[in-house]
Amino acid sequence: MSGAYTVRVAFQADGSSSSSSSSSSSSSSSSSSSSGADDGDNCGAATYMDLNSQRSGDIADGYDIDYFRVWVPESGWLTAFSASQLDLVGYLKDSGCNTLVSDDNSGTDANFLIDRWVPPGTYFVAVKGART
Ligand SMILES: [Ca+2]
Ligand SMILES: [Ca+2]
Repeated sequence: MSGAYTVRVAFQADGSSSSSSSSSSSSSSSSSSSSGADDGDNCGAATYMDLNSQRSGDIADGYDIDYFRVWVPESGWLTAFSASQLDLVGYLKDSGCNTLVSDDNSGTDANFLIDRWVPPGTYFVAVKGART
C-alpha cells in the first residue's frame, strides 16, 4: 500500500476568544507534492510542524509510519486529522513518545481524527497505514 496524504494539526487555546474561528475552508485540492524525503519513522526523527498548519506526506508501504512534532505553548484543544484516499491511523503522543490516544476512522472516509485537550508541551502526531 502506498499513497499520499495530508495531515493537519489545529489548536484552539483555552482562554482565547473563539470569535475568529471562521476558518475558511480552502480548496482542498492542493497537490503540493512532498519533497520526496520520507518523514521520520520515530519521535526522534519527527518532522517539525507549526500549529494550525498542514503537511503532505507519503506512506511508502504498510509498515511506514511518519512522525510530526508540534509545540503547544498553552493548554487547549489539539486536533489532528488526515485527508487522503488511504485508510490511515493516527496517534497522538506526549513528549516522551508515549501514546496518549489513537484513532482509525473518526475522520472522513477512512481517515483518522484526534481531538484532545492537552497541557502545554511537545507532542507528536504519528501517521501510519491501517493494516487489515
Ligand atoms: Ca516514514
Ligand atoms: Ca483509518
